[in-house]
Amino acid sequence: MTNEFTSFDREMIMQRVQMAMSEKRFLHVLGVEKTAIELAKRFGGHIEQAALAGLTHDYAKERPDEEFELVIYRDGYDLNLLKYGNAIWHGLIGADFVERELKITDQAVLQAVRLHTTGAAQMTLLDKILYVADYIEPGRDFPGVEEARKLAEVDLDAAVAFETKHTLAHLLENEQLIYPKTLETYNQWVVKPKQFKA
Ligand code: DGI
Ligand code: FE
Ligand code: FE
Repeated sequence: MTNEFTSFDREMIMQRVQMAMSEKRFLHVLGVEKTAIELAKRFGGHIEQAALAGLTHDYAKERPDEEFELVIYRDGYDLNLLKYGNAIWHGLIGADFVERELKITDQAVLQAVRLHTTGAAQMTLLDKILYVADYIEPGRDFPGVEEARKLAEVDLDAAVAFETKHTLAHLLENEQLIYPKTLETYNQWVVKPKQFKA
């Protein structure tokens, strides 16, 4: 039953998500849901999975650090994770809260939520849809967002590469701690394959 996904109680989940966050963040979530649906239509993804991933991806974003720290200790996560903060925890560990509290059993959706901030070297279509939708939803406004939206009109992988490059550049500029998966994503999606001499 874990990989079965047909329909979900959007109203119930939407209410739980809304109660868990500010109005502003909830509007972001609705924007990501809408954009994820559009990308799924455009690139042949599963529309309901895209919608559910969009709706739940930031569910845990406003939880206190202590709750994440407790789960890291209790559930046997790598203790190096403690060095990172909410930016990394809310997706990676937030997916556990989504599973337990919102009773989401679709592992593909949970994985997309887990990877939505950092990406990964290997990403499914759904993972990419959520990763990009989070970056370009209509409420986003930053230099480069229009270019990211244009790429996402035609080439999802190019949008993944653009987002990854710009996120990493921003983190470096601000001397932020880089989570290893963020680098793996960069190495896989941004760096061009080495050209071998004939
Ligand atoms: O939750 P959102 O604000 O909608 O967006 P998000 O989940 O994509 O990103 C949350 C933040 O995480 C964003 O400011 C970028 C940051 N981030 C992404 N990769 C890394 C990271 N922060 C650190 N410190 N290290 C990373 O590798
Ligand atoms: Fe997020
Ligand atoms: Fe988000």
